[in-house]
Amino acid sequence: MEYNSQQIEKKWQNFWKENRSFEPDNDFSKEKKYILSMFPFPSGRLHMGHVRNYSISDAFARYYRQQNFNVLHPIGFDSFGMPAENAAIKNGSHPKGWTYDNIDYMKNEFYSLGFSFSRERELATSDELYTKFEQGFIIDMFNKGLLYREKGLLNWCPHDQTVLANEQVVDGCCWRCDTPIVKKDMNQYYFKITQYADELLDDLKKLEEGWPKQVLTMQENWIGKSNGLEFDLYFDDDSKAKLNNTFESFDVFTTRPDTIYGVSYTALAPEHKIVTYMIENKLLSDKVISEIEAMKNASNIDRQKEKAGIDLGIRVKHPLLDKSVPVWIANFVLMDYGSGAVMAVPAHDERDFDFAKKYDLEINAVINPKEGNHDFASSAYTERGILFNSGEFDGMDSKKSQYNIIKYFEDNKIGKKTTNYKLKDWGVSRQRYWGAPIPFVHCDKCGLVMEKKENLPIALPEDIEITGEGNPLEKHPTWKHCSCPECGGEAVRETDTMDTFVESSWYFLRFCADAKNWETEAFSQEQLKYWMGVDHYVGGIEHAVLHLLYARFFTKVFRDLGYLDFDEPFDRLLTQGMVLKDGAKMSKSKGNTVDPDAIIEKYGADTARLFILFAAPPTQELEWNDSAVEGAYKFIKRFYDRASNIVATDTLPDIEHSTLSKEEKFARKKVYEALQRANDVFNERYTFNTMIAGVMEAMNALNVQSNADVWTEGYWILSSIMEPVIPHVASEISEKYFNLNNFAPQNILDEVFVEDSVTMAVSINGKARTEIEVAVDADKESIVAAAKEAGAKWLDGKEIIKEIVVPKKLVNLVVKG
Ligand code: ANZ
Ligand code: ZN
Repeated sequence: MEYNSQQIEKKWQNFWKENRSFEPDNDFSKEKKYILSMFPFPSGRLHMGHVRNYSISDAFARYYRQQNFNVLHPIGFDSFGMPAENAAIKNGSHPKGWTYDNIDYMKNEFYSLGFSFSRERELATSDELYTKFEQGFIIDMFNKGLLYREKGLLNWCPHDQTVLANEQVVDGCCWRCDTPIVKKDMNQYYFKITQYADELLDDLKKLEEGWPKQVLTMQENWIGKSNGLEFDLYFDDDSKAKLNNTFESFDVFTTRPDTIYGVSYTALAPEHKIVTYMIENKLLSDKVISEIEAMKNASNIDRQKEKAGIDLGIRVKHPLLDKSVPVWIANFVLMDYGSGAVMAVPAHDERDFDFAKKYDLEINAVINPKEGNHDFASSAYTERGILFNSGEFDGMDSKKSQYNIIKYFEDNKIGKKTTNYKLKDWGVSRQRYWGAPIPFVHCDKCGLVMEKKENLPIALPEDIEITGEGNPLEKHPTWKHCSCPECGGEAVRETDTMDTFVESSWYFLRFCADAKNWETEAFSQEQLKYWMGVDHYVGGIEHAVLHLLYARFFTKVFRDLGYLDFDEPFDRLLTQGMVLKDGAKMSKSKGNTVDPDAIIEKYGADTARLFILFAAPPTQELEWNDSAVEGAYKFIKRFYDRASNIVATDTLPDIEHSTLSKEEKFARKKVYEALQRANDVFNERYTFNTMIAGVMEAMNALNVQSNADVWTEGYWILSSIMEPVIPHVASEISEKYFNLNNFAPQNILDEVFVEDSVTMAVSINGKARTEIEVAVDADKESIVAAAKEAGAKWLDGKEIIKEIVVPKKLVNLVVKG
């Protein structure tokens, strides 16, 4: 029969839907696997990156179902966010209509790819029910002091008209639209993620086995813990007077107390309060003030590039030496790290060195390399070494001196040991419409009060006007006016909405609820206990710090709020590689995309899935290749056609291995080898490409023999190996000839690997002449006899004077004459 992908695929997709084939079981005595792929943003249509992501997770889900696990493989949509509003501005669509139309379309695409998602747990994070539960959590977090409101200098995207978290600023630009960000002073809500910095860092150890090293390193760097010394630098009398006696000192943080004797100037961030004071009190010229403003507006990245500074004309006393050093502003000093001020040691720090060279400041070396010399005039020596010019610490090595110098500061009460983190609190408010409203109310009398839980959800109004200017919730005529939950007086709702990363921080928990409790609970305790943690989480490396860190943070917060009792949500993480075409990332902006729908229509979903899993191991880049797609299609067609060699059966054929021909034995061996590989692949390596290659080899081996039992057994096993990859055609074959569900061929038949004969080379006087096939356990006499017979035409009556047998390898016959 002709292979008709359309017909077969529709048939099975309907069958799975009607039979609720992929709904998890509520039998919690069964072993479980929770397989999750990062849920998509409903941008409109699936792209190949999605197809790859879900083909991988689907392979896991189907494999474990075959192995009799109870499998949860859910899907949802991360459906709040700016693109819905941007589309509204561009096309006049309503964000809600746009979003849900896209969801419907993409859901169809999912099911036309045969992905085995649970349909009964589908969700969209913009659903009011989801908002309701989330707002409840937000209130609990506020009550625990984990959410606070504060004024601060924020990253503002002028294009999207909203605040961005530090994590969402990439090279000084908005992560979504690439517009350069500017700084804006405004009120913002923050999650206190810094309170969990140490735990987020320490618990990375628990993930060492299951997560890629690269992701762990990225999280570690993001948290950026460093230990050092913090101390105050005091102004000299003249400087104090210049500052109208308003400041005595400022504090600095250093990770290199061993370099303290080399301090030759100090530098403040342009945003430092002393600088602000000097600006406000006209202690600086207009020209200097405008230079400072320019520094403030530059992105953090640009501020690290070309060094720029201003001498403030004030001095502080060195903490250990009888001398003073100048105070500068330096663009590379950032206000949101440490105390926004540094002690500068140009001899031992590159940035300080460049700055000192540029402004002709002193360079005082205090550390020598342990061996050899360093030329301090041409570069900074940044390694550890031996101290000199350092008073009582001379001759000590850096490490020991750090400890001693910190101790000296502590003993003399002039400084203390401190730890700093690069990680900042997570700013979560956005001045946009299409997000979950922050459930707070501003009351003139009571201040900031929380909405009552029974009034949740605070849903979005639908009658809004989206123009791109300002926040539509702010401009809505009635929505924000409400009564105060505390005093009942007139009050105003918070019009900021939440960062969409809040929704993706707990969606994996939401799937741990079912029809029974879906409406009443965010997740059921019983199901959480059973399903969490996620056994395999599949998604892009671009989420290494944002989503994956926030989700870990939420899990820990939820644990501390008593909602759950584990520390980490994702046991194993697989980060899939990018999909490339013509060597570049496949993307709309590059115009090199391949539309999944077109591939499904032309070749079928099975071909798309097979190509994707065969072309590269999942963690590596995958280069799109039209002829390889064609090749995948041909393989499936052949796989379908050759099924005609099978004899329909209910049970696996009983095969007497020893009676088979060489080709038949070889075919069986290849089939079982493929099975062995499949088990290895799913249990540890995830290189689906090698598993598929094994199946292809087995197909070739089956093809050169004609034993119907060997074909039948082979197909049964190969179809089950391939079902996670090409589920439609595998199900079709199985329905006709056997029942895949009746059999999980986990058992490897050892007998097929036992070699019962070996091939040995026959040489005469050391020269290779022919080969013989002998039983593995043949004795020397019969081997020699076989060799003589095979080599008869070279021996030709000559006298054999020596017979050498190297077991299982060769026979050498030495002859005379
Ligand atoms: C003196 C010194 C000497 C430093 C030396 C380094 C090397 P990490 O390791 O990343 O934590 N620093 C402190 N606060 C800063 C800020 N707000 N903006 C820019 N730089 C700042 O870096 C800590 C080091 O970065 C600190 O140690 C300080 O320079 C600088 F040979 O102090 B160091
Ligand atoms: Zn009130």
